[in-house]
Amino acid sequence: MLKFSKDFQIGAAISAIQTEGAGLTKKGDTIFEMQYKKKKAEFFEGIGPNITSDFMRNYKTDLKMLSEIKLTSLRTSFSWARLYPDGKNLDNEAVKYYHNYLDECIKNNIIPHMCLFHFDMPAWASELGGWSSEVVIESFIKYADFIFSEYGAKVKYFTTFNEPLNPIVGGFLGDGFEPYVNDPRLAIQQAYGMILAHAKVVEIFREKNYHKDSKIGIVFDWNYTYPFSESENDKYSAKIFDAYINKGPLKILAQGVIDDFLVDSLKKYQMLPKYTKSEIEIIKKVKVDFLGINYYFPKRAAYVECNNPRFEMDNVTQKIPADAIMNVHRGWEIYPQALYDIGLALKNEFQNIPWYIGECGMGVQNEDLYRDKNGMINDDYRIDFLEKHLEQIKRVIDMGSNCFGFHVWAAIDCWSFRNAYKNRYGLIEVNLKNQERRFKKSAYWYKKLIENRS
Ligand code: BGP
Repeated sequence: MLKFSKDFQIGAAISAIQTEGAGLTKKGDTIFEMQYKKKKAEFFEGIGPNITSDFMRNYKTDLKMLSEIKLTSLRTSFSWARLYPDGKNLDNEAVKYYHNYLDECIKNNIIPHMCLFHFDMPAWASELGGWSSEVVIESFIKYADFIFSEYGAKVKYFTTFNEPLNPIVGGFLGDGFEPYVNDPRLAIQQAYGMILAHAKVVEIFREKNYHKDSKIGIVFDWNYTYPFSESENDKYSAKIFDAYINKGPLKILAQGVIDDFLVDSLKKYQMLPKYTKSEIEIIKKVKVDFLGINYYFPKRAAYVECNNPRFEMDNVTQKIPADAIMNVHRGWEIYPQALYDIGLALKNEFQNIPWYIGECGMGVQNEDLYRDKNGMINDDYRIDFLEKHLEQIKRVIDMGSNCFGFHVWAAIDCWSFRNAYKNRYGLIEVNLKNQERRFKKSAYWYKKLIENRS
């Protein structure tokens, strides 16, 4: 069995919006409740964000189960819409809940990794224009400041955003999320506002320095980019994709480095966002302490003709090789080698910044089919998937990359955006009829992996 060092964290991830549901305290609507009210049919089997895995009723027993398999750490998020249901006033019941929750993690020897924003833009904030609104950014900073001062003694690892571009691409360049527009100019302005919000939050974290041991980072989805073919066009497409979606934004968010290639590409189409010099100064000062990397599949960029490109990304598409190994349930290519490439890039191009895997996992439909006679889901496919990805992590650590942990998505089956409970990811199964929990086979394998550290 693979062997990691004793201090290597082996944990799992979930998020507030995907596990808490409406929960037990007041909560303002997020873009997902908005979407559900308008377009229920878009969600798999019509299941919305109202109950999800009912974590607020179950967290004590869930954390206990996670401690039984010796999980070192749990990555999840605070809900902005729960702490500030109307966007302005703090809800004391919610404040208490997160204290209880963190206390329970500590009691179970589980290190909490807490994120401020996991896709769950409050509805009021979305209506004001999301990250293009100064009011929204200022409210986010107030919320972040509260979190750092209130919970810093219990949380060592804070992150500002989870996969920050994902909801922007889904909401402003496609039809996945609210507000369902497709406009690169608006998308770029949103991305700029998000970067500014992140930079301001990091700045306040440093200035206030409430708890000296706490660290600040960001969780970024790096679907490592390769050119689909060796053609010059595909190579250029990969470079563009990298500049807009992967390394370009990651360099800014992690180290405040703005890539000239990206700026020149934006200028070609007069696509630079509105900015001020003083904002750029704040952005350039950013230096996070660590990175969380989410990885599910690689992106193979290919050139595509477009009659009327609005920006250079309109000439980029994704292709999957005919012989790729696939997770057919999710339609995602399985390519563990990318984790090695990511680890090396972080070592060589990001000054060997400390990093961990924030999410990696395999979503499978109809897991009932794999139930054994004792009722346990025998998810050998998940064990195989995780083993192959962890092998690459081990290999890149041996090459000197500064990786300090791995979080499988997910600790327990979670609700997902639009897909609801179609693809299950958990080490722990959730029975949606009665909210009963049960370990899958992978949970026991994971426990052995954790115990095997030395
Ligand atoms: C990531 C998100 C997670 C989780 C995961 C699995 O992008 O950060 O919240 O949902 O993807 O993807 P999905 O739920 O779409 O299958």
